[in-house]
Amino acid sequence: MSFYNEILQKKKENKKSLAILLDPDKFDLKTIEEFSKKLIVSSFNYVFVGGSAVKEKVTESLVFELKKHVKIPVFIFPGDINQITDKADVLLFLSLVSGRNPEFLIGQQVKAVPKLNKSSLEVIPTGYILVDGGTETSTMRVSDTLPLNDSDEIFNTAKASEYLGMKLIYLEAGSGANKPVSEAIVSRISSNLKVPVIVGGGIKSRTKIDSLFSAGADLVVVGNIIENNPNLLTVL
Ligand code: 1GP
Repeated sequence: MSFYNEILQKKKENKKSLAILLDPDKFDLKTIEEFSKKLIVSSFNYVFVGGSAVKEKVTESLVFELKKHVKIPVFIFPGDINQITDKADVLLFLSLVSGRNPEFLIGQQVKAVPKLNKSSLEVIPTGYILVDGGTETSTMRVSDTLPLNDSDEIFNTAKASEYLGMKLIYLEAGSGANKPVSEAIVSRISSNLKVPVIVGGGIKSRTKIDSLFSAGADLVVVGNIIENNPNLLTVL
């Protein structure tokens, strides 16, 4: 079964998934063994690997090392095409639909094709929506776009993405956001769209994760909270 079908199946059964985001630029490869041991016994279902600006091959080394130690599926969550590596299982083929910068709407995606033609990655088209999280994030700086604030605009952007054929919607408040995407927005989108909804950015507790799940998120992504305290890996 493809990973996308697995996610769809889980949605049907109302099973929720948790993903940890690893930024290859910040991850110390010397800690991989210890980290992997914790990951194996944790409740995380997926590892997302990606960052706003990561040098070529750094992502690949991290995925390669990770795959030596864990069976948990690895999704590339790329800031740019340099981060695409065949060593992973899935590529979230993101289009930054909340912004109007052609490079991140379609430019990078076109440039990725020669790489993808040679790869066996499962490619999942994903509408990536930046939602105002109360802080300036690196995604805003790198993409030169502003996040959305208005609930109607966020909803219409998600719905338009579904009409365009996107298979996942990713609601992103940005790494280190002061306020995560609200339950109201998650609920409005998940109850009116058929495609699974991913939520990330600024999520700092199990309580918040569960309340986003209850609001309708299918998959929640956390990064900073574990980066700052790796012991939480087995607690969340
Ligand atoms: C993934 O950007 C998030 O969507 C990660 O955000 O680092 O704030 O958890 P945090």
